[in-house]
Amino acid sequence: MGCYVDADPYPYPYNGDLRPDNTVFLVIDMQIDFCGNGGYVDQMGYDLSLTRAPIAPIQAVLTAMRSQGFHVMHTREGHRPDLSDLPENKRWRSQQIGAGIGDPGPCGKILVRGEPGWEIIPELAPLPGEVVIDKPGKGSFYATDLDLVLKRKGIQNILLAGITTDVCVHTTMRDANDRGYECLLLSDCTGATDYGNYLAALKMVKMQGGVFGAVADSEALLRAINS
Ligand code: C5J
Repeated sequence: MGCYVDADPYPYPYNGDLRPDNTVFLVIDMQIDFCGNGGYVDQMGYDLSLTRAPIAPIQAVLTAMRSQGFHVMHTREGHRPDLSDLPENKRWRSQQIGAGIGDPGPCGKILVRGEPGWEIIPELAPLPGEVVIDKPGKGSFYATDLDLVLKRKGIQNILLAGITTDVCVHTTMRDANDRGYECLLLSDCTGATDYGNYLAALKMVKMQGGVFGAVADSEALLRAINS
């Protein structure tokens, strides 16, 4: 019979094999730098209400996932304090928009590991034992051990949440899909710095019969795992 989420463009996962031990809830970059006052996104002048919108839905899903024994993992984007892993062009571009990565700001040095702005927001703090992946890029697989950890744990399904939909979440989803993971993007558990980009990013997933996986809201996921 299987367990399926009412998702678009197909009931997720494709094979109905959705279980706590083969599924991870992956929360991407819910850091102060992306959704807190004085952080990187705020310094760039974007609307924080867009990147904060997913906080409450993610909290609800975290509670359900943790209570049912699903895997939960988190990522953080950030660079070494000596900036040796920061590409020069990434730094230059961030300076052009007034939020230079590595420069001091109200939340410490922007997107630098160990600084206050780099921390995951307290509302979504990882619990002891939950894997946290530190990544220097937009994708969660590049220059990290995420794939190794997922393989060791026998993960087949990745439920994606976090920010931003069109950048780190999409890059991660595309890469995960190429690696054979079955991906579901939770529409109310993600946000972008531009609402049009958010909508476009959701739409892109659903092309070609689900070119990168499927999309559902958190209610649909909770219905499926509670039934
Ligand atoms: C960005 C991210 N947008 N977490 N990072 O620079 O999506």
